[in-house]
Amino acid sequence: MCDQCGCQANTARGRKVLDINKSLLEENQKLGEENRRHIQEMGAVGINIISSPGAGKTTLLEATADAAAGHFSFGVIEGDIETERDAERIRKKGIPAVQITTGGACHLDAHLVHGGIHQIQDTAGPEGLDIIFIENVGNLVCPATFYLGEHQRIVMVSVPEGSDKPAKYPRAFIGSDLFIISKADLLPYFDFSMEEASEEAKRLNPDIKILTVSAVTGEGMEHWLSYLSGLLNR
Ligand SMILES: Nc1nc2c(ncn2[C@@H]2O[C@H](COP(=O)(O)OP(=O)(O)OP(=O)(O)O)[C@@H](O)[C@H]2O)c(=O)[nH]1
Ligand SMILES: [Mg+2]
Repeated sequence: MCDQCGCQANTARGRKVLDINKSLLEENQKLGEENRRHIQEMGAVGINIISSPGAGKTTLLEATADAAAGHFSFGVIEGDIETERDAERIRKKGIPAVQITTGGACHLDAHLVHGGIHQIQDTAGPEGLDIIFIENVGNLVCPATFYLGEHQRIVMVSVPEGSDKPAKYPRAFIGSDLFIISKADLLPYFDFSMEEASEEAKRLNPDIKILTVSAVTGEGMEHWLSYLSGLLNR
């Protein structure tokens, strides 16, 4: 089994495997529920974004900073294995951001995010925040297992990654509320099939909503903003 997230890779052929995975996940679930209460008490909505590395999570949040001005406020908890880079990118946009580095782990867990929520609360002004985004570590597998306390989970796949991703990484889609297809400006250059991606995602999760965006051309940004506005606790 994967020693980072406990996924079911069987690396211990012929050896006895102790299943501590279940209790770890139960503990994580409890902490996640605490996080959710905490975010609610702040009057905010928590959104966990998961994707493969480089799908465009931080770029979309940067674009959201420009587009959301005057509509709603938000902060970002950034998860990465190493570096403060994504939080720095977000802060350059005037948005409060906290960086969590996992030091090797392939996902955020509820305990790490708990610390991040306290820090983001301290950096937010007296008016608080409408939305707290949690940008998970770039990985379409492990983050799907760990509830962080979010109210909404978003899964993102970029056009160059291919339209077979929902079928190949089903868990990420089964537990998500919204599927964002990013880098739509690259559609003319790749064999990405919107039909395949949408049909597979809907087959796995009939309730999942689908949005196509491009941070380069601005395509889909209006729909993204109205989706977010519809989630606010006002
Ligand atoms: N063409 C195009 N490129 C994009 C778009 N969005 C992001 N990119 C590029 O994709 C690369 C990765 O973008 P990031 O936003 O850093 O991706 P990420 O998902 O945050 O990456 P990790 O945090 O490392 O997982 C950058 O070079 C971006 O400029 C888009 O809409 N269109
Ligand atoms: Mg990023």
